[in-house]
Amino acid sequence: MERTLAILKPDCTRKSLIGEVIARIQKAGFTVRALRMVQLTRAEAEKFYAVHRERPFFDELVDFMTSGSCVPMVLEKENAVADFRTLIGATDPEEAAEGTIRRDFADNKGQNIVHGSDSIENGLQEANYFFAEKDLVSLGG
Ligand code: 3AN
Repeated sequence: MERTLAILKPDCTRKSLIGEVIARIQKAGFTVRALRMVQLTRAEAEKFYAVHRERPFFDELVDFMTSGSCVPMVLEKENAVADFRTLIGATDPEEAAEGTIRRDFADNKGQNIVHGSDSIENGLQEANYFFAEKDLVSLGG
């Protein structure tokens, strides 16, 4: 079964939306295989977003991701990577489709509530960044 890594970002935790967003994820058919709450250090956030190091918004992104707590989760579903990106919507909430998580809850493209892996390969790599194989429960929920 395909896996993707989701991260509920600091704006999600600050707005007390963790439960609501996880409910949407579960109702959309994803199984949560692992979940934890973390406060990222700058070094950890810089490493996680290393592919964006040269982008003009990199420092802003690291500032934001270290500004509060995050909830990384390993999600499983057929077609998990693409289906999760459909569920969350476009990076910019103004461009996100009606009914998507970012459209409904995000303020702007920097603070956009949730991260979702952009490929199967990155999903596996990103899951390994936060979780060891032993952290993944076999049944999930
Ligand atoms: P996505 O998360 O939709 O895959 P990416 O990979 O283009 O989007 O960007 C990674 C993260 O960088 C986004 N989730 C967003 O928080 C941040 N980001 C992207 N574009 C901007 C921007 N123009 N200004 C500030 N932050 C941005």
